[in-house]
Amino acid sequence: MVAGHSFPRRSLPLVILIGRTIPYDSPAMAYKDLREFIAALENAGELVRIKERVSPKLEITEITDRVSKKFGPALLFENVEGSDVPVVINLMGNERRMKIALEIESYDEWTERLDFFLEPRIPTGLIDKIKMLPALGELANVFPKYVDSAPCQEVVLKGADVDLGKLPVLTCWPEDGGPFITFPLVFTKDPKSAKRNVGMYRMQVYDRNTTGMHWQLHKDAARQHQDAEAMGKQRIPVSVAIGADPITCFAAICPLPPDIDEMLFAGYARKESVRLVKCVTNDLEVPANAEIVLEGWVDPAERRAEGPFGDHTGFYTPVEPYAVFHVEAITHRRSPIYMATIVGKPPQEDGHMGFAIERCFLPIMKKQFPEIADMHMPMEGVFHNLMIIAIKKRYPGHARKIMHGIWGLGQAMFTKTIVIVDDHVDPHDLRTVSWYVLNNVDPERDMEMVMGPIDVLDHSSRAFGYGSHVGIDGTKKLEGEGFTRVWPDEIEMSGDVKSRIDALWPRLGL
Ligand SMILES: Cc1cc2nc3c(=O)[nH]c(=O)nc-3n(C[C@H](O)[C@H](O)[C@H](O)COP(=O)(O)O)c2cc1C
Ligand SMILES: [Mn+2]
Repeated sequence: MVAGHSFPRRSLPLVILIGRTIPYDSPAMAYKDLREFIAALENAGELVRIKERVSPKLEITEITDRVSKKFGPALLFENVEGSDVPVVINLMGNERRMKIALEIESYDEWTERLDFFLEPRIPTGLIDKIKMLPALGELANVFPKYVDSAPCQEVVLKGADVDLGKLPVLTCWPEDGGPFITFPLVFTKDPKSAKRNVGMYRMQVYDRNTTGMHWQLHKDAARQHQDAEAMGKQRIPVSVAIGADPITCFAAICPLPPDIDEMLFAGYARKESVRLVKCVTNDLEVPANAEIVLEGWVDPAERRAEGPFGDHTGFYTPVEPYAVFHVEAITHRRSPIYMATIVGKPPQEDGHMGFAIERCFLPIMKKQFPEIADMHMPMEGVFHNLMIIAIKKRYPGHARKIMHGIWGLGQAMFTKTIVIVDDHVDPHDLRTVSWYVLNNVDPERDMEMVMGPIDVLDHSSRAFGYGSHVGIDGTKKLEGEGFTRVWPDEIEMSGDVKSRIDALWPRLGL
């Protein structure tokens, strides 16, 4: 039980779904909104209120960076220069808070909960399954619920009253092109299918009612943008929610298959429907309990210089052309709270969110590739630079098969370096991984180089979004792989000696 927040779990009878039995709990008490989450963190001693007056220009970053580097508390800045709105930041900045956010006590619980939802066989099995979900009354409580009136619309500002300058938007780093909204949930609908997408794409504030919209080339909203442009659409409606319950926020960063509604995923993960309300000036729906909502549109033909921005790689992303968001209305709760994060050199808050993503995508990967025992994306690899995978190797070329599989799997396609080890090596134990791989690799033989799409934030690739990947096969080599010498055993002490010394140990004074 996480201190200060109780999660009653009344178990419902097992739900039989498409020939598979899944344990499904009735709705636990999901956090209703950001405020309940903040209260839970405060009760758990995981949040500090800062009453000193500080500037949203660089100062909040400097304080937060120092705190996140030591996995310190969430911060609620109550007295922010130039705005009446308080800033909450670093909410998921350590493993304990990430678990409080996801309402889990261990990541195994999280993996198990999502294992069913993320059943792979992408795309058909998964999508067919989602289509079947509505038939199942027991799961009805995971679908978004539409409400008529909502806290996020307690205050409605339109036309000349729209002024983003009233929000305490952070200027994060000295060379940044301006202030950036760093934790936005960007809601759009597919111009063809009208299916919802929610992604987190940062927004540079240009003036009182215009921002950048940094949906990168490979992301779902960018594909919708491309389609809308090809269809000759004049406007793409866009709404942005800032500050919501933590799983709803988390859903926006999850690399889900394009057809999956992030709000359905959130409802499943939090075991309670996300409540949505229709926007005041467009037809999109946003979380009813959000703190702040920006409503508006993107003209598919318009681009504007965005950046530079001190990015989560630890380097500045240069100025590049991106979509432009025109804000028609700002709605918010009375006394709203502005939720933010900073990115920069790791470790940062996003590294802990990345770990939660790693843990929920492990079952997807395992189902696709049952030989995968475990995997890890160390924070220093900033998501896309490094993935370490432990496999039960059975045949020649097995490690390479896994590499190519990963390079074809959703956003894992970005992975620049894949390291494969045998399954007795824990991929989270970086010391053992380095020792094992460096010993086992004959570099010329064991590197697999391929070309492919690269994360657009990679500054080293020869072209924007396109470059090379490397797979390093650190597994024990087989004869079938041309290895005809003797592969040595790893050094281990014999078991009987170990138990004798175990018994003796207390008397040795060591
Ligand atoms: C703090 C933070 C900031 C992010 N900023 C961006 C961004 O500016 N542009 C982008 O394309 N992805 C960004 N991402 C990653 C996307 O949110 C992520 O790839 C997500 O899966 C995109 O949703 P989609 O798959 O529906 O496109 C960010 C993630 C985090 C955690
Ligand atoms: Mn998506």
